Amino acid sequence: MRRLPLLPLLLVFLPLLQPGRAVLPLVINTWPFQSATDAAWNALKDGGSALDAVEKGCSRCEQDMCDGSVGYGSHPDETGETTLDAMIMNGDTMEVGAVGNLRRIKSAISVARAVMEHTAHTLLVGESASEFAENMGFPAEDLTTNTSMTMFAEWLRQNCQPNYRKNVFPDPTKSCGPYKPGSKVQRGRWHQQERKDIRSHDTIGMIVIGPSAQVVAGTSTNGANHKVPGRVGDSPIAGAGAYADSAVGGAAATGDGDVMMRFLPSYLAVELMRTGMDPSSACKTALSRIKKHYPGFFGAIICANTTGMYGAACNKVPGLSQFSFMVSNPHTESPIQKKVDCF
Ligand code: SD4
Repeated sequence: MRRLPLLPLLLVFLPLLQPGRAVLPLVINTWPFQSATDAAWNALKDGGSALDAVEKGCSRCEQDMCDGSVGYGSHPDETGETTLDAMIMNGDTMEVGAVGNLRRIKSAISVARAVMEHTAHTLLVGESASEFAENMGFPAEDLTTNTSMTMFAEWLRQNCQPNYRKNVFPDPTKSCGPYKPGSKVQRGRWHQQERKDIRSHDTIGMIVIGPSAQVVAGTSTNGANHKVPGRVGDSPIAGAGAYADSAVGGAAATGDGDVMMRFLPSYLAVELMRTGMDPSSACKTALSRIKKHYPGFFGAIICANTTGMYGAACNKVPGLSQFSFMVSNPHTESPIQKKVDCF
């Protein structure tokens, strides 16, 4: 067997093995969406910034319609329309651009970046967000596909089950709308009892930490299947769907956004890392806060700090006992899939 020359190998890897040295750059994203990790990593290799990498990575998933949960052509709302939520956050400047309930435009993460770079606002929603996008040169396209039309037809055939209505008449567990307020409002925590398809909920959340430790985080999703029109989830909300601070690190969440956004888990995870907590523990502690109130919520989070350390956590529920995520850094030759056991 031919022996590899030791000296050149040592020269390449030795700097990475020095204790305390940051292992950067880092790309980490939710779920086994490898094409997204590849796209982000290649953007960095081509000299792009961390912002470019997050935009390219999330765009890849939008084009690939990752798991039917990102991009066009899936998860129709109650009227059959697919709408998109996305955000991007620059941890150097603490600027955020986000879109919610975006109609007709496929590249939600790029529109989010345009909100950040071409307005002084943080979040644009609905029809007006789409008009903004069109004015900025994004093409208006139909986000409906045969798949989304079939999903919608099937849902109508099943009397609009499952749906997100409560305390209305007619009984939303049996009938379609239109709904009117019910005579009694039952207080207390409502939670969709049975998630028929737990994997119908797979946002891409991505954190990129550039070679000089610039932290950028982003998300993109088509949100909850059969959502009430107008619903905006956690993904475009800073601190909920994702958060980035180049003084600390970043976090990005996926799962039942209606519940998770009440707890700003990405913000909490970054704040915990700011106190010195390691990324895995920060992820876990951020989810524990939600679990205390909603033990059955479906959700996971990824966390990374500016040394290149990373971790993830997920809430253990039927159908989710392990959570997969992707990582690329100078130690991995290509993006690798990691798994964490849910707790
Ligand atoms: C939402 N959090 O709109 C998103 C969906 C999702 O994993 O993450 N799925 O609620």
